Amino acid sequence: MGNGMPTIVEAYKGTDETTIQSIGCGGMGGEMTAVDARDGKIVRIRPYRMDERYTAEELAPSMWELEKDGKTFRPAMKGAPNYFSLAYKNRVYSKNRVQFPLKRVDWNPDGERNTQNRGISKFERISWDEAIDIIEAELSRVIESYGPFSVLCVGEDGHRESKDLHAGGGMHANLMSKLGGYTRETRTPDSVEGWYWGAKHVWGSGSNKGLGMCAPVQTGYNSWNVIKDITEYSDLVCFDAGDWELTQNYGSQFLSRLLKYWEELGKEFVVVDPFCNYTAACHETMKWIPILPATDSAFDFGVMYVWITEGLYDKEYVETHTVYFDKLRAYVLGEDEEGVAKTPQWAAERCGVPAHTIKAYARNVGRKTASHCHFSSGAVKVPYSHEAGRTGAYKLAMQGLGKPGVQQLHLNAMVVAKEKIARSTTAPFSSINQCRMFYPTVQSLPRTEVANAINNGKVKWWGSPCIVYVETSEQFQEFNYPAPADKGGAKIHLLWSEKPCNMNCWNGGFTFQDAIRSPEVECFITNHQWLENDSLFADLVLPVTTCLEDNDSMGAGMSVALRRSGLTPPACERVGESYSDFEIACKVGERFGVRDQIDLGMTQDEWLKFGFDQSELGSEISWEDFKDKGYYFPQIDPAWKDLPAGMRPFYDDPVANPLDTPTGKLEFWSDALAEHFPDDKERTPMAKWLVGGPASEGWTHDESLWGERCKEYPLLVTASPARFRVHVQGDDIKWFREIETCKVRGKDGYQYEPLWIAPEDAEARGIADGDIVKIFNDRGTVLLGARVSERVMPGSVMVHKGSRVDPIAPHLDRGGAINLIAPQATVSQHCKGFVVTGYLTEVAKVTDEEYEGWKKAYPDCFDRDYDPAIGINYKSWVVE
Ligand SMILES: Nc1nc2c(c(=O)[nH]1)N[C@H]1C(S)=C(S)[C@@H](COP(=O)(O)OP(=O)(O)OC[C@H]3O[C@@H](n4cnc5c(=O)[nH]c(N)nc54)[C@H](O)[C@@H]3O)O[C@H]1N2
Ligand SMILES: Nc1nc2c(c(=O)[nH]1)N[C@H]1C(S)=C(S)[C@@H](COP(=O)(O)OP(=O)(O)OC[C@H]3O[C@@H](n4cnc5c(=O)[nH]c(N)nc54)[C@H](O)[C@@H]3O)O[C@H]1N2
Ligand SMILES: [Mo]
Repeated sequence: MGNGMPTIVEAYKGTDETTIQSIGCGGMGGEMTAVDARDGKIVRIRPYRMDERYTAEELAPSMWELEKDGKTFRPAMKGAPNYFSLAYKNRVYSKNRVQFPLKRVDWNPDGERNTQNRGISKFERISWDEAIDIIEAELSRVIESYGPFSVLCVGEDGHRESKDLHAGGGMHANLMSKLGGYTRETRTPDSVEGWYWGAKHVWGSGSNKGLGMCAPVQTGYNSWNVIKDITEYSDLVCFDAGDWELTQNYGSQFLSRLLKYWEELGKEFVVVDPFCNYTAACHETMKWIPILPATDSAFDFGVMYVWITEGLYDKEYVETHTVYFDKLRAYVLGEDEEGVAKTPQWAAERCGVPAHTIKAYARNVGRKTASHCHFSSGAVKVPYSHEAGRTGAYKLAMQGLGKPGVQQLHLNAMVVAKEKIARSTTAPFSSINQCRMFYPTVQSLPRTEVANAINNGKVKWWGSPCIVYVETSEQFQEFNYPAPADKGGAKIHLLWSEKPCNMNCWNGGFTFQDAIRSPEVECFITNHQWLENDSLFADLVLPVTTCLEDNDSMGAGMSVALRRSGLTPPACERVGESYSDFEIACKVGERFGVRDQIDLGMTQDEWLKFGFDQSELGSEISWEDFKDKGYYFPQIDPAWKDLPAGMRPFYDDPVANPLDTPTGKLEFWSDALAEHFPDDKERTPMAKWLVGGPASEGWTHDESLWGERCKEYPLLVTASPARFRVHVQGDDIKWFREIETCKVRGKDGYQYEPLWIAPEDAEARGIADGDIVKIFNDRGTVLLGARVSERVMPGSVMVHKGSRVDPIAPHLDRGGAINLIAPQATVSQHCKGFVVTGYLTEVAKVTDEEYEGWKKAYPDCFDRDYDPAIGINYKSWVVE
């Protein structure tokens, strides 16, 4: 080539090493990819053919197939990785990679700590020895002064890159458990808040017992054959707050293919969503019903009204499988003390969907065989999400949940066929994932309440002291932070994070920033691959390897067509001086003489063999063959097709197969809630339409269009995951940042996160496409770039979550991290789950005067190194 560049063919000739990797970024493996490297550096990542090392005969016992009307569907041999993993070279070699240990320049552990400067002052490079010296001294000091429970291990569990042995999010806890304990930051049932706090009181503990989505108790972990059942029996597939073409693709593109197949079978689809999401936009057969955010329970009651008045529900099932329908009926028809009929017109005035559309939807679902699909559902991440969680469950209960073709298809029900050997959703190798071991401790705190704990010094909450949410009754257990002093309870003074994105993934981001700046927080350490989000507020940042640099194993996440296990040797050389979280815990553990309790005296290869031995894989393949091939697809139970689908056993015989609710049936009203929280006016025993109100009147939220705050902040924001990021991961991928829907280039050259706004709402505010705008409420202001579009329901705006924070001043940010202005308040009084979408905001164009004013007041922020191709980066924050 004339420019001296090699041609593509020449460029890959010298490839000398290819490894197979699984890049899922949900903490679980994605589809397999082949990663080609040369001279220790990745040159490209490509889809992998699963039959490369196995013959069709060898694969046959692991394959499933769906069949309907002579059309078949089976896993594709050529993997369909998510676009995110194919672009991962950009992540490994990002200009934002943390290469060396960093210390905030004006944080001096022996002098001024300048905690108020977190997120303002920059970093300098230090050596690993210096970093470990500081950690040893700080841990020893706070343990000595306040006791071990003053250390909060942030980020226990949750999502991250896909790793097993090297997984972060619990290695610090592993270490601290050997040093006397720590405060556990428990993950709330984040994906599924409304199902957990609401629907569990309708259908029992549910899937995985923990998540609160439906599943017969007796099938244990998974809901087998739900996809098969829908394929065979459903005429109508409803996506109420689920975007398969966006959210399912973070593992692989299997469910996109499945949608195509269902389309070929002639199934009808409907999407009820404030945004014309990708599922609605990509399929011409999809009908989009725009709805205002956080109003699904009103919509649902309108639908139930039609079903009751027109006899379009399964009366016999309701009679035999449910209790307290009379109470629901009275509420819906207005025959209770409230006396308000929830007619389609009543619903329309609240959810913004015209009454005739509500009727049409109700009749369609009522007459056809319909299933409801979502991974977790955006409607259950809003204020008072237990109401939408419960009305979602009521709708299914009224249509005969478990009947052929009447299913809830959710995250744990994505696995098509049951395997012969016992596995978790991750892999047999999760047995070496020490982060999943939940080291016992006496003091814990929900992730949603960390800021309150620091700012107010105490927190009362209900739930489970660890992420293993199990029984519904756990919601009646009360906990207090700090734990009683005689048990060692102590206030938090040191934070150590292995998932540094609380301000960007959880509720109340700006409040979390305030908390971190408190002098009470004497030291804040993060382990991180990239210099972003919480790490910008840290005192010490420790460089972490990406999943492509570790010697590890792989499992398969939920939206992967064929589940498998495998080994993932390093694909490339390590970047900078990075170590995995496991290795960091070992290094620090060495100083305290407990290293052997963490690595158990085993090499990494021995750990991988140990993981294999712990699993049941040995019953199907030898270690030698497994190591030689590199991966293996566990065999399918030959009788998988005969297993009852989802809730079928309960449908067939509710007496023989009761739910684990108090009555064994579906409960429209919960005596357990009435008994335990008799004075809770928010989560009452039966779901109702709830608008909240001022705090002075005892309400947790005033986030609706019918209260006081909406007068100032009239737009409801939808903030769900981004198509081209996985939560906060991947915002620096330059291949994606070029895409129009990913970023909006402001006239200052900055790549702003898009604010999607309807034409009439934009016009009313004098906003044109491409303008720099601000979204704000009483919690703060975030700058964005306007995308004027009819894809948004008027009265609402849409901002994808996960853009990185780029602080200008306290409560003012340029990076587009929408969770900064999410409520700090949790789901409701007794439900400490998060609220991250469906809350009130206002939007305005940023005037030149205002912009110049900020530039003058905060020159450091506007002068930071900025590369539009990847955004803010390492150079913006590290002094040479
Ligand atoms: N507005 C809004 N907010 C939401 C949601 C929404 O729909 N809307 N969805 C919610 C849901 S469903 C979920 S599950 C949560 C997800 O929230 P998280 O589980 O917090 O999400 P991730 O982005 O996966 O966070 C991983 C963090 O750890 C870092 N990381 C990755 N791998 C490693 C590692 O190996 N070691 C270390 N030390 N760090 C690592 C990443 O850079 C990132 O900062 O977000 C929730 N937040
Ligand atoms: N690309 C990508 N894929 C992902 C993730 C990611 O970060 N990026 N995250 C993964 C994780 S951990 C999870 S839990 C799943 C979540 O996957 P999903 O179950 O699909 O749920 P959400 O992404 O929360 O929301 C999906 C849809 O709900 C809509 N929605 C939001 N609020 C409301 C509302 O009040 N009412 C109604 N009717 N609709 C509403 C949104 O517009 C969106 O189209 O996605 C997973 N897949
Ligand atoms: Mo999630």
